[in-house]
Amino acid sequence: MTKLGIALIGTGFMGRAHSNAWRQVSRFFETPLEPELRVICGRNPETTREAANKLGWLEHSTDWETVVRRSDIDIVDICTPGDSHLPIALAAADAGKAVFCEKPLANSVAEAEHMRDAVVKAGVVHMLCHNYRRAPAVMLAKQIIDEGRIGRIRHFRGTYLQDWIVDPEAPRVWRLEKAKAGSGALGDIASHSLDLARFLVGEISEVAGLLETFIAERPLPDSSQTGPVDVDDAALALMRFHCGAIGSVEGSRFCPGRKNYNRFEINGSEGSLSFDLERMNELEFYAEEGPRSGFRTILATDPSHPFVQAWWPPGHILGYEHTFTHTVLDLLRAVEGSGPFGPTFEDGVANQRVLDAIERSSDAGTWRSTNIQGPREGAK
Ligand code: SOE
Repeated sequence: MTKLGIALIGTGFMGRAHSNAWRQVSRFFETPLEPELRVICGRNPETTREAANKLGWLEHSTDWETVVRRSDIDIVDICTPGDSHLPIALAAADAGKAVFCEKPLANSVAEAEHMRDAVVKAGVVHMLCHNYRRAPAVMLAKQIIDEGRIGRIRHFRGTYLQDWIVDPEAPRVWRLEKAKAGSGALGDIASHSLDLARFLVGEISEVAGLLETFIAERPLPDSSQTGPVDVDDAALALMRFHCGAIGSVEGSRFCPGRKNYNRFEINGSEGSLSFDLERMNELEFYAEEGPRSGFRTILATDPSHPFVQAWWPPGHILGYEHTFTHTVLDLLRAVEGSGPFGPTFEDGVANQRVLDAIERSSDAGTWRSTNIQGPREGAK
């Protein structure tokens, strides 16, 4: 099987999740191409060396600029904070590499457009990592919607709640710095709900946003000083979709007890669907069937359900990490020529437009257009 050289930039939480996916994908799926974990890049030589050993990379480097140009690298996987997505993606595209990037694509619409233009101009494969699209139960929801089983969609309700910074003494890590992360709960977690909204319902035309920062100053990591928090702790928005549906999204890191509460419910003219990541093998489905109708729980672990056949027998459940494996599988398929598979950088630009509209709307205290024109035909 032809080998593909992967370079992964970033050694943190996402670096670990992506490393695992790259390692597993060809062990379970018939992949057209076999990824080889060639180089992992980080800033700190010691932690990067440790990450390479632990996560199974052949080499480690602190010089991503040289690595992305190497002739034995085919895919550049960006798992760094948002402020470095642009330069890495531009360099990778310029070197003719496929580019895979963590969400949100960039820290502004202008940056996202610049990245999209660069990959399109270079003619390279591009994909954004919104891994939750590829939970089997979410893909099943997409199939049910596309088959028209819930009819015309009226509502999307997305919530993504966490509680890791409820404590005012929790340190001011990079995710709480605008210059690095671009935004707070909005870009980090509400962006997943918005991507699912676009994937399952369609393009969002306008929003009424509300952003709030509850704790504006926090202790700096490993220091006796404090530093400002200049991103949102919580983000809410009402939304109108081009298809006529309406919706809401809420992302917050201030919900005690909610660890990774990524839920959505969709109501259509003929039925409803509901998904909860913390019970990610299940999809709740209601179809209007007269007096005996009611919500039923589909255990999305049947071999006929998306991606499941490669794993375990029915009822042997899948987890968070599998969503990344499924995502890199489709990226490999795109590189081999069966793509494109979404979300592409084009989706990244659209997602960024929605984030931007929510910020502008929150500042203005009124509805704002996303500047996204109508429904779009695109990647699978
Ligand atoms: C942290 O809030 C985080 O890891 C996000 O960055 C991820 O995108 C999300 O999937 C889980 O939470």
